[in-house]
Amino acid sequence: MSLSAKDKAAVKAFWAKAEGKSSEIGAEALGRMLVAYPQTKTYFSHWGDLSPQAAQVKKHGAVIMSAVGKAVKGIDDLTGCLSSLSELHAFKLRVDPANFKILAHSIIVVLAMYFPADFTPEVHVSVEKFLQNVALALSERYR
Ligand code: HNI
Repeated sequence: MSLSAKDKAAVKAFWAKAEGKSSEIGAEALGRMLVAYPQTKTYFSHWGDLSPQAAQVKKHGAVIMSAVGKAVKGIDDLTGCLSSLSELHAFKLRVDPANFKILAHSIIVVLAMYFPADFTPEVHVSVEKFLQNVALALSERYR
């Protein structure tokens, strides 16, 4: 499941097009995750309103997507790049790592919605692999 040079190039080229919409993508993806997988709401219950329109949901979606953008830049060392975030999610937030894959799926859905022409099956494969590697890197410190 490791990323080939071709995968990395495809992810970087696609991200160059998507980056300008990073905040909207993150907001939409987090909002959808909370609706479609309501078990994920437990981690954010301190916010109260968890609807996709809620300001905190939108803002946090942007924060998450900005970290994904940094991971694109650090694609050659995802484990190193995401190690402090892994530590935070493991020991402080105590997020079940199964949820990283759920969010990855929501991000994929949103990318396909926002960029129907650019999100070709080939790009889809590489972005899918990238997000699974992000999920794996985020799970690193749980062991
Ligand atoms: Ni996550 C906080 C990045 C998946 C629950 N998360 C963050 C922060 C970043 C971040 C960045 C802010 C850190 C800080 O304040 O220093 N989260 C990411 C990334 C992914 C991810 C890159 C996956 C791609 N997080 C998830 C998932 C859940 C999750 C799947 C739960 C279902 N994250 C949280 C919670 C917080 C959080 C909870 C704290 C929110 C708050 O402000 O109270």
